[in-house]
Amino acid sequence: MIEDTIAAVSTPPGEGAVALIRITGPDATAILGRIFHPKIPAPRRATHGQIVEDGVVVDQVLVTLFQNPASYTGEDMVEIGCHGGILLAAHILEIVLRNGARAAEPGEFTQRAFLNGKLDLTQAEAVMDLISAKTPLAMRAAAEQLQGRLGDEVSGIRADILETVAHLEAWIDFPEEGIDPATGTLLLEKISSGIARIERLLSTAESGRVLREGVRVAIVGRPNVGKSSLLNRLLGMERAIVSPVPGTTRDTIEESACLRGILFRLTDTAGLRETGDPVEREGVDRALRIIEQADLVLHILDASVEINEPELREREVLVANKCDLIPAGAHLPDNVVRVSAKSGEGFPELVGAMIRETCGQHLSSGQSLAAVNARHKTLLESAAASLRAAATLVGAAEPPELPAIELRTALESVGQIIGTADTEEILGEIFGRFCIGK
Ligand SMILES: Nc1nc2c(ncn2[C@@H]2O[C@H](COP(=O)(O)OP(=O)(O)O)[C@@H](O)[C@H]2O)c(=O)[nH]1
Ligand SMILES: [Mg+2]
Repeated sequence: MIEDTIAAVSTPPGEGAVALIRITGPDATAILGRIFHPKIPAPRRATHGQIVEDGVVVDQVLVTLFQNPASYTGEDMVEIGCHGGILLAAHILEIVLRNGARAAEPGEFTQRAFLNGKLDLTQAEAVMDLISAKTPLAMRAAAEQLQGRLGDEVSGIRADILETVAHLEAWIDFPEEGIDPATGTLLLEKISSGIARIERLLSTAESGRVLREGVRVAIVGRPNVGKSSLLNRLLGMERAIVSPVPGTTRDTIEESACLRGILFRLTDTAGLRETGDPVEREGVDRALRIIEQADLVLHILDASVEINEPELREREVLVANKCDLIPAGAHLPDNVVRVSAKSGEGFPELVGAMIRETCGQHLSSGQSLAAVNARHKTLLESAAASLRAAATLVGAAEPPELPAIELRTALESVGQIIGTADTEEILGEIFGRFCIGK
């Protein structure tokens, strides 16, 4: 049972039209009564009044009271909208704290919403994803997750496993009877349908990573092929120095671009060539490291110089730049994308290829975007492993206790995704990344 009342300034520090101070907990209404005049407002009605301390009016504010359980946190909750001065908001928070609240830790409001059953853990995580979204697609995915799409699917999987465990455990009470073959077949079917559902979710992990972290792209190739020009064209600004002198870009340059809703972290590198210049040599070494870490490599070639059948590596898009310098019908290998960083020709196709190579159909299909994060992925993988172990045991007609243990383990893993099996540790990990006042 939560007994203390917490408060925080929920808007970012800075001067603005308004700032919002939130209070939640059993004393929220009483605290409001001590500082707000003329009287405690009716619930869910934005009400104008004053914050008063020692008979002095501190600010004219708009207050909304939400009564337990009809609030974000599921507790009594107060929102005070004051004028957006940095000192003013901090001062009103001070007054609230002096009147009985404690300063909230990061994410504590949402943690309470979770503890009070207002959100499951995937929804709580979606709140943070929504706040930190850097692209429209990431925003949409987070909004879907907040609606509960992912949580509902995980709950469904959990309910199926629970039913299978119950079915299996019914046999434990009859030790002399083995599981009869018909039941064994039925159990195996249920387990494999659980595995299939988990695998479908796991297949969204790559999209989830792309949505949350973006795609790391290395732009590489020989000196002077137009790597820096291509970076600038993708960014829509002159970021990297472009020059006809080979070896101009010596360090790596990293910039982000949002292309068709997806965040690409583009890194321009020094041209790859043998060189005696120690600075350029270091640039080349850095480029090689960037290639290793990249999700996608844009291998740039110069179309005005003869291109021999280039070898296409994994995670690589071959790009023939400077197409403006060759006749329109000139033959180029089939596996290259033709562009001109100078004229912009071919860039829609290039962006299309970049999207295809990295997050495939899922993100561009317009279907549900809810995608698992790294935490979900680990838990789903261990749940799938437990289910496979259970299937093997059932298949080998082992005593029902043994597969039951595996199924219970799977249940635990899946439960941790939505937070039915919460531990302090996971909560700290998730909510510690939140901002204060959320
Ligand atoms: N005609 C033409 N010239 C280009 C194109 N892209 C780059 N260049 C020129 O090629 C030279 C090298 O470009 P830069 O971007 O510095 O190449 P980098 O060494 O690979 O980074 C510069 O003189 C650019 O103006 C292109 O698409 N068409
Ligand atoms: Mg360059």
